[in-house]
Amino acid sequence: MVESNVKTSLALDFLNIDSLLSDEEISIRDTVRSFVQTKILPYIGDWFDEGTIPTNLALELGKLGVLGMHLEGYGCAGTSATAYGLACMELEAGDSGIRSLVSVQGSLAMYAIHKWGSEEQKNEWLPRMALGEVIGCFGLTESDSGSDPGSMRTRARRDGSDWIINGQKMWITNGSVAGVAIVWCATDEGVRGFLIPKGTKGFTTQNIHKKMSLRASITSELVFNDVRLPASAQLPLARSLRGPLSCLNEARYGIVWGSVGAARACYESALDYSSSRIQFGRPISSFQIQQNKLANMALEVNRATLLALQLGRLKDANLLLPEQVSMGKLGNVNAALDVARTARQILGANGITLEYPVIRHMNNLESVVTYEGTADIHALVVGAAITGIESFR
Ligand code: TGC
Ligand code: FAD
Repeated sequence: MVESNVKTSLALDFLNIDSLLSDEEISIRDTVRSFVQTKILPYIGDWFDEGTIPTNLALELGKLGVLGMHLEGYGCAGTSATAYGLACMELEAGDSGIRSLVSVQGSLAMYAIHKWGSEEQKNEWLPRMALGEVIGCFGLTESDSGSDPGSMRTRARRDGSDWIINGQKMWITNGSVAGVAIVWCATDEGVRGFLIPKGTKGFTTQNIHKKMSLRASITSELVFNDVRLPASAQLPLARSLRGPLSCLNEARYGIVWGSVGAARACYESALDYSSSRIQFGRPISSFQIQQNKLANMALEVNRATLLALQLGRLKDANLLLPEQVSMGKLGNVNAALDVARTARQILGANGITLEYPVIRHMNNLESVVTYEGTADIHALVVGAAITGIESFR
């Protein structure tokens, strides 16, 4: 028989994964966790219900220091990748929409400028983006070009030293609230990236409504109608599809961790509920079928955390391969979805309401499994890596 205090610590960290983290990593994680407990969890059910997210949240996240936190210089904190991952885990334990806001800002928009931008572009945008004063978005997907971004139709053509952009981007997180859009376009010279400030003539946005997932997140269409940009708006170092795909590695890495947070929140909710819900005169957690479910959920959460941590250590050693990120996103998001669906059932009828976090996470994860490369695409990336045969086309 396990002592109750031991039981509690096993329930929350069965494999003692905390012992693998440094004091600084634990401190960053705990700071983000307490932010989520006070600033997100009391309100997130209502935000999800209303399909909104407060406009000042980016400033609060900037104050917390998580926007572009793993980038060096330009007002960014320059933490380890593992610390950034732990922050993503805590944010997504709150809601995938909050982690999305942070991922798109730091891993997609800021990273694109940091990696592929000029010194002027970095100085102009990154410090304000780290503070949350300017929100960024990342436009790669189009209505007819999702998993296959190489088929994009949004085009930029040269006109003297200017560029003229025509086309449309779809499903763009933060689109209508972004002060700057990073937009990827086909050109006669290959794929190129552009920084398009909000309000540029010919650039409009429209929000996508009636979503049943990622409701506490803004998702928009971006439309470009003869948008004229100076040469200085182009990201000078991005010369092909490798430009946007390199940014995706960063955001996918954050999702590997974030999905563990969503899974953990569902598991803990189910554990808590099943310990106090009495049926047939006993807590439902005392029934073998429910214990089997809880044991498997704990296993998946612990296994997914170890996977994320190993990718974090590889990334901090500059050894992380895109294929390993694909394995992480594939495995951890699928595991999180399984945990969320099981938790939903353990909560019975209560599992379908926003009074508990479970169905919100479950619905959110339906977006997480699709964006940043669908599970199928990541399975194909892993498949190609282990067989040496590409099968995308
Ligand atoms: P392929 O010919 O293989 O590659 C073209 C160029 O890109 C390079 N490359 C990569 N570079 C860095 N990281 C990666 N992961 C890379 N994958 C490929 C490659 O070396 C080549 O470079 P170069 O120098 O020779 O030009 O490209 P492909 O057309 O065959 O496509 C491969 C595939 C299917 C894996 C890729 O297209 C893909 O990943 N598709 C999925 C698209 C996707 O994930 N979209 C996400 C949009 S952003 C988003 O969803 C944000 S959600 C945000 C939120 O709210 O959290
Ligand atoms: P499709 O590519 O049409 O895929 C449909 C189905 O076909 C999937 O099951 C897929 O796995 C399968 N499939 C496709 N190709 C193959 C193949 N070769 N082999 C086997 N199966 C295949 N995009 C951005 O650029 N920026 C953003 O900020 C952004 N935010 C998003 C936010 C949300 C809430 C959502 C839902 C999406 C967002 N996206 C964003 C778009 C997202 O990246 C795409 O939805 C995703 O890449 C998949 O594209 P698709 O939806 O067009 O599906």
